[in-house]
Amino acid sequence: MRHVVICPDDFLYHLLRGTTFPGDAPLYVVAEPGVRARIVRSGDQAVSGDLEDPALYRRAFRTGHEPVLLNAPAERATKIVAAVRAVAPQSPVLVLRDPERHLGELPGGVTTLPISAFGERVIQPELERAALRARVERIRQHFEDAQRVLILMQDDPDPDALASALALRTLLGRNRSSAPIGTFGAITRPENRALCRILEIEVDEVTAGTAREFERVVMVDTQPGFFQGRFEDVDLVIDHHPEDRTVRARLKDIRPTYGATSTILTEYLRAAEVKISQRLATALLYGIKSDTLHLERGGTRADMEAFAHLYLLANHNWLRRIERPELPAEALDVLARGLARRQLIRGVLFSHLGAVPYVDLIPQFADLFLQVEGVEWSVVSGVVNGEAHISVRNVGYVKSAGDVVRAAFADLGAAGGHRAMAKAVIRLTDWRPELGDATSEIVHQGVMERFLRALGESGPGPAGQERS
Ligand SMILES: [Mn+2]
Repeated sequence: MRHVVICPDDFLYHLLRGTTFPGDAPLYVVAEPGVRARIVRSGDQAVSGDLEDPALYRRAFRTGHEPVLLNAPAERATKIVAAVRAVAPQSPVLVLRDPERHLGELPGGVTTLPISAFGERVIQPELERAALRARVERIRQHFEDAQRVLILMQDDPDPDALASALALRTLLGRNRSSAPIGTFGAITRPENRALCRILEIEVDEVTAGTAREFERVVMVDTQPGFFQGRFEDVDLVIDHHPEDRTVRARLKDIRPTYGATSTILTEYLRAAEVKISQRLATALLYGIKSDTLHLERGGTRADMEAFAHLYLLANHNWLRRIERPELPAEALDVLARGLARRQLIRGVLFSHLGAVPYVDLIPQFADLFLQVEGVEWSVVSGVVNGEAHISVRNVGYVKSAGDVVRAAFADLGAAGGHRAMAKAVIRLTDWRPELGDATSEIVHQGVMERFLRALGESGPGPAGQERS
């Protein structure tokens, strides 16, 4: 099927020349024989005549179903549509119209598009891309002559940070030795560890001292202010958190309206036409997914566009393995123990798993127990290598988990976290003066007493205790 392109002069011809249409090359319908002759001389097809006369369209249409594109002054467009419709009442018609002028009443089946759409949908995004390319060029130049670049993330890096770091390293054309990905902390969440394991992302632990040995430092998904003075001198900051205080860096790109830093990096890679590998696409897709709760929280149009682009490139099998960590068979025995020992006390579900084969099971079961009906808090503890690990989750609209865990356990060991998620790690030898013989049952009691006291409740008396 060929398209019929109607325009008094050669405006549409110049606009569309070189455009690939499905089916045959389009037929241009113009007013002046001179314009027709020029189009034909250039090797394209054209007819000319009175654009408001149906006779012209009897020559132009073969089937009467050809799609029509029309551009004409507003006062003529309605009449031209009427002449087209007299010959081809079924043909779909798109009128490219002057954005300022109102077209008269148009028959059904006619679609209009303001010419300004070219500016908005084609030119503007391309100008943005040009600006992004220039920015990427500036970033690359800044790091070009450095021997080693540190890509620094927050203390417990999340998928958005990990993916952004990997993307930036790719953008700079570097490898693990010339641009390691580092953190002052460690990765604790099981999904995040699975992400690193499955996508082979190596994360180095750094200190303020070793960080200073790098010639250049980049922060992704975080800002110097979050390091409480531990680290200030930064070359580049790419982040989507609002600026707590003005970020001082030689270069920075901070976009608080974005749902994820991974979106910014995806835009960089696309603008610079860097190949996004399956591994990198999977990481970035997961970064956007987890920071925007599957695009439901704080996701913008930019996040959705990056998401759609990455979706086609990512490995969804890997993604499934990252999102749903596998449970080894021995974990079921641990779970059975935890279920048997669970206690629900005023909306807090406590479970002590006893000795566990690996730490990740504790937060994993803390997530699971939060799904129980009526549960606002889930507090799961277990013992690994002589240490009690306590993972706390809540439904989000109650007190901050980090605050409660700090109040409950900070005097014994490391304790802290965020609003809805926190943890404590205590050496049993440090707890023994209080607990005496730290058997499983005693640790369980100790966790419950300390946690409930910190939550502002009295300890579990027989009356307030219900076996769930
Ligand atoms: Mn983020």
